[in-house]
Amino acid sequence: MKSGFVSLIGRPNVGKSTLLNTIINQKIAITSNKPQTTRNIIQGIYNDPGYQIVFVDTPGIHKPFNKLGKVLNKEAQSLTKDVDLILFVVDAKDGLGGGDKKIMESLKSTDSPVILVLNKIDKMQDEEILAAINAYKDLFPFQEIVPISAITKNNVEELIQCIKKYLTDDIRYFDEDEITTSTLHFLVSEFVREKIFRMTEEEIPHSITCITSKFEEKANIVNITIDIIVDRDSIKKIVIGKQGSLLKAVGIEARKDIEQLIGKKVYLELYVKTIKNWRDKEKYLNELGFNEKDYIS
Ligand SMILES: Nc1nc2c(ncn2[C@@H]2O[C@H](COP(=O)(O)OP(=O)(O)OP(=O)(O)O)[C@@H](O)[C@H]2O)c(=O)[nH]1
Ligand SMILES: [Mg+2]
Repeated sequence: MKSGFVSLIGRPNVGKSTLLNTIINQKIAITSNKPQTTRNIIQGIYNDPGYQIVFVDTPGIHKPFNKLGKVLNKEAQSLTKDVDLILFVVDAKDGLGGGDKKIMESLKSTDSPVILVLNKIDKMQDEEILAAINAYKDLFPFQEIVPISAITKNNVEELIQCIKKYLTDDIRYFDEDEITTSTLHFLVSEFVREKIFRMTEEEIPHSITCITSKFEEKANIVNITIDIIVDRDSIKKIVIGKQGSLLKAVGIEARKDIEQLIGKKVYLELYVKTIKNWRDKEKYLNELGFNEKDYIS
């Protein structure tokens, strides 16, 4: 039996959370085509008879624009320390840029081995994949370079086999049937946030947060209420949509994901509330699971 902790690090939108879901074989992290979808540290637990791998998904590392952004960056970077292995995930199709170079620079201070994961190869020809390997390989002493597609699952099994070589602990940290350390309250609020991310444009999704205010399990049904917090009334209007159309669509899609996860019928109620500048308010950062003092230097 071998186990260990593995961090997923990289720029926003490269596919870290998609890869986590593929490895765990269950949706536990939300994903979207907009950068900075992940806001919290998400742990996903992979189990097979001989191994337990605890994957730590992190918010994409980017230039911070506000207090929340700074907290997320610090948190992502702090998770390169004290792990058994780091997966540095890049969008191989996008190619090498200043953001990746900065991350490699900061990875030089860690003692943990680093695997370069070249994601999104489903969109690439073989020559392009080779060119991507060549662009990165001399910039950092990677233990391994593994091209994959998190969406088509191409080469993901090989990546898991490769990760196993770096695990040294010989205990099972979590029960075999546990797939995440996130609470159900958190997961269901995230599914709602994901639908808003996917159904709205531009800056809208970044200015909202979702909090589960009721979670009541009955024999045949689970009653759930989720508050969608926005920082301006104009955004509230957009999230509700014409005659409630957007909110209704969000509810229908989120309920499908929640029922899939819980395996029970769900009655879902959504409320939109305006709280000015919530992103800069410590109270709400704490509710999201952050403690500002720990991360802002
Ligand atoms: N074509 C292709 N698209 C992918 C692949 N993996 C992820 N994507 C897409 O890339 C976008 C970003 O994926 P996420 O998993 O949310 O990216 P992330 O790195 O977690 O992003 P942040 O949470 O913002 O840091 C989504 O639209 C995914 O569907 C892949 O292997 N191939
Ligand atoms: Mg993510």
